[in-house]
Amino acid sequence: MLIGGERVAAASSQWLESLNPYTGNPWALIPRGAAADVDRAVIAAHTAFRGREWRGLTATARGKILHKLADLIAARADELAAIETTDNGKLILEMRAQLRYLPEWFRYYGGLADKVEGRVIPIDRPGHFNFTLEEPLGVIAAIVPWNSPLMLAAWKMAPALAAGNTFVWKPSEHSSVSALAMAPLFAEAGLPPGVVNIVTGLGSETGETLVGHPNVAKICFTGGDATGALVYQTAAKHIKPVTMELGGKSANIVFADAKLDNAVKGVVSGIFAATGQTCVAGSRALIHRSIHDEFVERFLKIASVARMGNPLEETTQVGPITTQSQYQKVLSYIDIAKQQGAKCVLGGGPAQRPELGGGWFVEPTVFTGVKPDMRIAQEEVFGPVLSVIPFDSDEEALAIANGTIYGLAAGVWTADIGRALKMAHTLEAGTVWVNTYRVSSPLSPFGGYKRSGFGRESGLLSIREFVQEKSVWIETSGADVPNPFIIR
Ligand code: TXE
Repeated sequence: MLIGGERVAAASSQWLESLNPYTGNPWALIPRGAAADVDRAVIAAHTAFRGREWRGLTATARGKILHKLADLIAARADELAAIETTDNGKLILEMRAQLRYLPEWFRYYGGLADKVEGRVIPIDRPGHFNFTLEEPLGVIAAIVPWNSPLMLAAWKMAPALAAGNTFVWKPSEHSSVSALAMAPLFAEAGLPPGVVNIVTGLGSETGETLVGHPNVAKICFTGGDATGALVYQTAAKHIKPVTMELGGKSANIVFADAKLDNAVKGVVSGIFAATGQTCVAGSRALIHRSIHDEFVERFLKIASVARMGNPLEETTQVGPITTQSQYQKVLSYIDIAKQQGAKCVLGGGPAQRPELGGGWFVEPTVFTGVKPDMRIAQEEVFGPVLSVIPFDSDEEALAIANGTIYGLAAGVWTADIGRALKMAHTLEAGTVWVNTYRVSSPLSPFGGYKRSGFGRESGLLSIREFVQEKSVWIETSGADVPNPFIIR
């Protein structure tokens, strides 16, 4: 792990096996951190936060360090991508693209570091000068899932450090290796010891201590909503602010006037890219009834020949499920959909072929005849399972799209700009993509409506999630203090 600038094992000297989802076999050992390690990491981060080495840097100097870090990550992007693919089974092409773009978050927030300005208030109390300071919060704890390990950490770390905070990063126990491989880069970039700390281990053994630690100022969580609720409860007990990104049940809505081939590809990428293991997976395809059959036909033409295989091979299009428990969860949702009367028109079970190693593969699966209230259309599966739902009018499409507890993202496929704008205004989702899907940038805010979470990552304003405003009053007239028993 990385604690106070040192590479350390867990205090207990215990290790966890990290499994390769393609083979199902262990390929790495990670320290099994626990409460004592979390405590050391938070204290190291807190000491660094108060220390001159970090606090004494100008914001401009912090920004330059983040630029250096970006360059170091860029130089190792392909190596880190190969580690992530081996660890979480997502396609090498996907992880390479992600890792090559990831430095942009550090460059964007590196540039923003010295533009977080306070204000001079035109105060209405004569003889006083009032201004604000934007100050860092302290130690930021980041709890990150397994699906995009470094990217989801970078979304939190880059603005947190730019604003002058320090950082304790708890990667998922299923995908910690890339975080540990990145550990040497922080010192190389010029970050003082303790500014970034990494603790690995089981969520259940590290989470409570991290979230409830008195020296943690804020928690940034990405993960499932059940774990999110636990984190939120613990944070509430200790009166700590949190941001939460909790996944979704995003709808890809295809209207009759859409460029159909693009829409088909968009829906394929929404659900089968990353084997459906993305928070923005477009797991519901809402298709206008007049083009429903043609859409399904064209969709199956692509999806039925998607190449499954070793995610490290560039020709592979669908990889394994990252964890065995997630594999079981996906299969159980397929069973539930069948029991509730959805029609399985593609896949519908485990994929077992010699070229698929010993890993956790599920056939790309498509259900038609899905009713909006079926569990497969309401609950997050987080796997390669698409529900196709027909609609007859814009209003019906909107009602179905908005008819879940989630609100992370939505896709709209139409040639009508008026319809696109109306949808963009009325969809209850933190991101709406029109005639595109799964595009992100450090410049654009990302986050959830409803149960998909709160707080935003990326974009200009998200740095505000990592500062607190201090109001400073100065008496300027030199007048005697009037009656001290009356509020001024
Ligand atoms: O995630 P968890 P899991 C959804 C998806 C998936 C489900 C469960 O539907 O099937 O969540 O996945 C840490 N205190 N998403 O169980 O548990 C854990 O170690 C503090 C959506 O793998 O949410 C890991 O670092 N932390 C999602 C992180 O929480 C705890 C991405 C996420 O794990 C903890 C992943 C505790 N008590 C899954 N228990 C998205 N939004 O993209 C666990 N953790």
